[in-house]
Amino acid sequence: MTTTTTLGVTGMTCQHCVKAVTSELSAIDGVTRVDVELQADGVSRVTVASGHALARSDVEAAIEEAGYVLTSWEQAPVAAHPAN
Ligand SMILES: [Cu+2]
Repeated sequence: MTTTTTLGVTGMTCQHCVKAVTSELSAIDGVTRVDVELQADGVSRVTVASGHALARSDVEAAIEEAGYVLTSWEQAPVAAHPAN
């Protein structure tokens, strides 16, 4: 089932940071899409779509690997919804 995980990440300041985080998260098994809403002076919102549920420890390790800090975590399975 498709799963959407919404993360809060601090320490990101520019498009270079966005690329670094996107690349690290994309390398996690099952991840199909990463969207980053950069908030240079605060908590950037990162949305990760994946084919199965992700382990928080894997995601946190990827964020830290890129040099940033995971501050919040919310994961929800996406119901199959023909309308959207
Ligand atoms: Cu940067």
